[in-house]
This record gives sequence, structure tokens and C-alpha cells, in this order.
Amino acid sequence: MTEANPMQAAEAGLPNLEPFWMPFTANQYFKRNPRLISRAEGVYCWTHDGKRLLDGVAGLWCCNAGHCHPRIVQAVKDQIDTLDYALAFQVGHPKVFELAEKLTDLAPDGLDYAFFVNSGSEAVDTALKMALAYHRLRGEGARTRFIGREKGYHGVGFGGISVGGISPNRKLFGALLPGTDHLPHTHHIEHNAYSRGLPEWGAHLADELENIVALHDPSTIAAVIVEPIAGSAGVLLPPRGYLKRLREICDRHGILLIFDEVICGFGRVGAAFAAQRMGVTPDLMTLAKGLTSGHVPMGAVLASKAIYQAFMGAPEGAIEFPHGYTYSGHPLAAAAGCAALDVYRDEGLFEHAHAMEPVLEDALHALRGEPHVIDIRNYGLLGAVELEPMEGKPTARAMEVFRRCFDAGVIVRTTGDIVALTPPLTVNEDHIATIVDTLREALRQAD
Ligand code: PXG
Repeated sequence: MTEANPMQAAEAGLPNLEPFWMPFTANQYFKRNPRLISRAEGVYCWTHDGKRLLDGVAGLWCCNAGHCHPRIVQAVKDQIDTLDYALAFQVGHPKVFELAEKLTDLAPDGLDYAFFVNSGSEAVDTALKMALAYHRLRGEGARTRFIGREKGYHGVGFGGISVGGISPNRKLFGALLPGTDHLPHTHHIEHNAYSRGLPEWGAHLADELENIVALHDPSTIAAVIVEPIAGSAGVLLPPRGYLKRLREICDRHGILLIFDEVICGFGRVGAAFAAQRMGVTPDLMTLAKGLTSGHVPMGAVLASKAIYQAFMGAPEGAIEFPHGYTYSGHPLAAAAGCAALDVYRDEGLFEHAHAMEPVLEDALHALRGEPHVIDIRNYGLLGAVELEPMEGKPTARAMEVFRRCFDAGVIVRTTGDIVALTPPLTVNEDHIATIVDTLREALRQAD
């Protein structure tokens, strides 16, 4: 008997927990041990029973400007008072054009067109479809294969799980998209443990792309998709020079390179995008999360001029790309996006994130030698502490650390036995110290 008891929930001041089938959640455990957040502001959240939590993961890596930012909140309020929805196909509304201009201004040079969607998963499926269609429109319709990477996370659409490399997210769902292959992952703590910033060892792992390309023949490959830094799998950093090599190999063989910057984008790495900080420009970029600072769901695909132009060969009046969603560029999301980008600029949040990077780095690396710690890594305002798994109980130790931190007033995120930190870009030295001190205490108390 695992059902939550509505009577007990009501007595505890909670809603009936049973009917909501929660995403990526241990539903049975949660409903017996509920944790609800009912209010948030800045770097803090409050539980339904009034406990304050310092948010060490910016929601789910998304509230980069902090929670309920007054300017973003106001922009959404103003928008809903004016226009709730405008049909998205064959008609537009002003805010979404404004957002496309702001976003492409911020983007790496060459990514001049923005296509809007509602999530990172939709952004990934959209980018994969753009890649297939681009090749076909250019007379290279045999390019249908995609290459992802082991441990990659690209959302939960069929395209995203097919190019993704996290096996629990794939194994229940059958054969997936045909014609995908995967690069080896870059997570090698035997070589790179305790790296500060990008690790030195492993650029040659990109060369495996040549072997995969040779195996399938370049003429069959549409695109390579990677996260510049793999987020969900536990903040796995690309070795120095690795992304540049991927770019070179893709160029050599006419393969499109897609960067999934759903997590890396919007200041997380101490620059607008990882592509800029790492000096490698993809052909397509997928975005979500920080685009609206998590205030309203929205994703986007940025495309190069060459890709956009390939579609614009269609006769005038024809729909060049038969793809889009009812809520592509929804007015509330567009308003939140415009306000978020203004806040990032006006408050200098990407620069602030960069300035806080050494603070987070030093604080995190001071955890070296604490119980169970086997690696610490960081880049921008992304950090991870990897733990030795408990004998026979993988993930249990990190989960215990998560619960201890939560009880002590700090939210961290765990994946496997890795504790990830991705605080709002607004954090200061004191917040970072509180997060890391709480984590230290939790590590000392954990089994
Ligand atoms: N690509 C990347 C790189 C992501 O990190 C998605 C696509 C999908 O985005 P949507 O909006 O469809 O969820 C993501 C999402 C976590 C965690 O803590 C990570 C994500 C989502 C939820 C939790 O690991 N990343």
C-alpha cells in the first residue's frame, strides 16, 4: 500500500498528493515524505510550512536572475493585462520579434535566427528536425544519422532520449530513433580529478568522432549534438581543446554541430553562452531554462544564417519549415524572456557570475578530503562534488546528503552519487559559504 492518505495530508496543511503523477520523482517516497515549496524570492525559497531554504540550484538550473525577479514579474503582469495569446502560425505579436532580436544580439556571431518553443526537450527535437531538413533541402537527404554522446542529456522527447546517453532515461522506451550513435563521454576522474576549470586531459576523445563518421560514412550523418558541459549527468566538463576538435571534424565532413546550451546558456558559465567562453560556434544551439530565468516556460533554437537561408529557397507563400507549437513564442514567455535578458544586462549578472567563479571554486575545492569525496569540479557557477557510492546502494549516499542539506536549509541537486551546485547568478560570497558549509556538514554526517 503506497498511496498517500488525503486525510493525513489535509491535517498537515497539504493538498491531496495522490492524483499528481510527478515527473522524474520517486512518487511513492515523495508522497510519504512530501517536500513542497510554496514561495520564492531572490536566492531563497520557502516550504509550505514556512521553512526558508537557500536555493543552491536556481530551481532546476533555470532561475538565473533569482526567483520572482521584480522586473520579470512586472513584465509578465503587464503582458497578461494586454495580450494573453495571439495565434502563433501565419500571425505574430510584437514581443516575440523583440525577443528574437535581443536573443540573437546576445548570441554568438553567426547565430542570427531564433525559433521559439516551450522547453529544452522541444528545442532539441526542433534542432534535430532542422538538421535533417537542411540537408535534404540541399540535396543531401541521405544525411539522417545523429551522433550524441554517452552521459548526454537532451530532454525527454524521442529525439532527445535517442541522442542522449543516460541509460535509465532510455531503457523503458523501446527502439527509439533509428540511426543514432554516441561519442564516448569525457568523464575520467582517474585523469582529471579535482580539476579547477576545464580539465587538461582528454581532448583526443573528440577524435573518436572520426571513427564513428568513418564507420557510417560521412554522407549519412546529419549532425553531432553535445552539451558543452554535460549538466544532468553531473557537471562533466569538456577537456581543453575538445570542443574545437569536434568542430573541426564536423566541418571536414559537412556535419552540423549542435550545442545544447539549455543549462550552459544565460550566464551559467560566466558568459552569455559556453560557445562564446569556449570559443567554438555551433551551427545550431538549443536553449531554455535561463531564457526566461525560469519564470515562464520557454525554449529556443538559434540557427545560422546558412541554415535559415536553405529553408528560404521555398516559393514565397509556402511554409518553409512545417514545424512549430501552439505556444511557440507565447506572449507571457516572450515578455518574461525580454525582461530576463534586460535584467541580465542591466545587473551585469554574467559578469557577476564570472566574478563569483573563483569564490565558488575555492569554497568547493576546500571540501577535498571530507568524507566520501572522490572528485570536485567547477566552471562558471557550475560545481559538482562526486562521492564514493555506498556499497551495493548507488545514489543512496548523495540522496542522504541532499536530504540533510534540505533539512539544514540549503537545496542542492543530486544525480547518481554526484552533488551538483548551480546557484542563481545573483549569489554573493556569503551565500556560497553557506551552501558549501552546509554541504560539508552533511558530508560529515552522511553514512
Ligand atoms: N537539454 C539539456 C542540456 C538539459 O539540461 C533539456 C535539454 C530538456 O529541457 P526541458 O525544459 O525539456 O526539461 C535539459 C533539461 C537535472 C535536470 O537536475 C536537468 C534538466 C531538467 C530537469 C532536471 O539534472 N535539464
